[in-house]
Amino acid sequence: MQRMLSGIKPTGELHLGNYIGALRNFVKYQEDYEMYVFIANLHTVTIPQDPKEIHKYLIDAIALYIACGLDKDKATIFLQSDVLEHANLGFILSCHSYEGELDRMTQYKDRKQKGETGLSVGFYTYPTLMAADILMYDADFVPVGDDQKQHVELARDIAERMNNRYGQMFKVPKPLIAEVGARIMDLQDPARKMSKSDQSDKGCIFLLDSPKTARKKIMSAQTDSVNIVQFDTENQPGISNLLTIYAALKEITIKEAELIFKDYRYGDFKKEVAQEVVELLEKLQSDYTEIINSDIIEKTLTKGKEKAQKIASAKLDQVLTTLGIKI
Ligand code: AQP
Repeated sequence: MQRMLSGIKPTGELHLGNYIGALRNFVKYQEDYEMYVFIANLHTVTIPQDPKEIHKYLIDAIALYIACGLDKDKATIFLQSDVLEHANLGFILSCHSYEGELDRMTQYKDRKQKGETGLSVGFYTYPTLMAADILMYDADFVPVGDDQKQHVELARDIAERMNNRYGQMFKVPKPLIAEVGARIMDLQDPARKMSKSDQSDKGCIFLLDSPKTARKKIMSAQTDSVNIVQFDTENQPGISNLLTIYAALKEITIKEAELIFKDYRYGDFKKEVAQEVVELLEKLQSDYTEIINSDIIEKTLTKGKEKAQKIASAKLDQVLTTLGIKI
């Protein structure tokens, strides 16, 4: 069975982009792949965080993983910091990466270009920790949204470099990017992707938003003056984004969604999209409440840690031995 691995960093409440671009796919893949899904909690400390707030996001993220349908008996669901081998391997991989590679990583480059100062060293090197997260498990595929492709590319480059230098050490993984919904855009500014850490939350639908709030956000999403519901990301980015959301949630193609709405006015189209989103949130939130009040999170993480750690510890051992630094 081929292996897959992916994770989400709980730097805020999970949103519809995380669901469509990542989570819903993880749930499908757990049926046919050996699936490893982790909560990237170490990645949250790369930028200053409020510990109380981050703890809530962390618990909510795990509960939402489970509410979305991830199942501890099908997938290995674990907390990154429960498997400390990640940090060890991350250091080793950082010693096999170049400054120029990290300079080019989008998140760091964007912030530097904006003139931000005082970024932590961890923020600069986190892509090498991410490479460790991936390479540790010899995954065949890494299902991610479009924005994360660069990180998987770095992991591939490091793997190839180390394999060439020391002999076969890591499987070189492939990014797996869904055809529909790999980049859900902000509802208010469809030129930017929907993100947890945006200053304004009007353009982002959080999975724990009340149905009323979510409906309102969709109804006030930015559109255009063309007045035809069609997929044209250049001239109608807002409408195209709403079509993508609808198509992804209904599991149909964008073309099929376009056909459904071809004679709709924008207001009526938005109502239909809002209804789909609300139905998803109601289902997720009812399961979330049940999960949060049970011991399922603890049981899931205990089981996940045990399985993930076995693989991680063998891999780290192999790497240390190959590098000649293990006694
Ligand atoms: N808008 C999006 N559309 C589709 N997929 C998305 N993903 C994130 N945003 C979208 C995918 O979700 C997975 C987990 O991402 P992450 O939360 O670990 O990091 P991120 O991509 O940096 O997400 P955010 O919301 O933008 O976080 P912040 O604001 O903290 O940087 C990934 O597979 C990602 O592609």
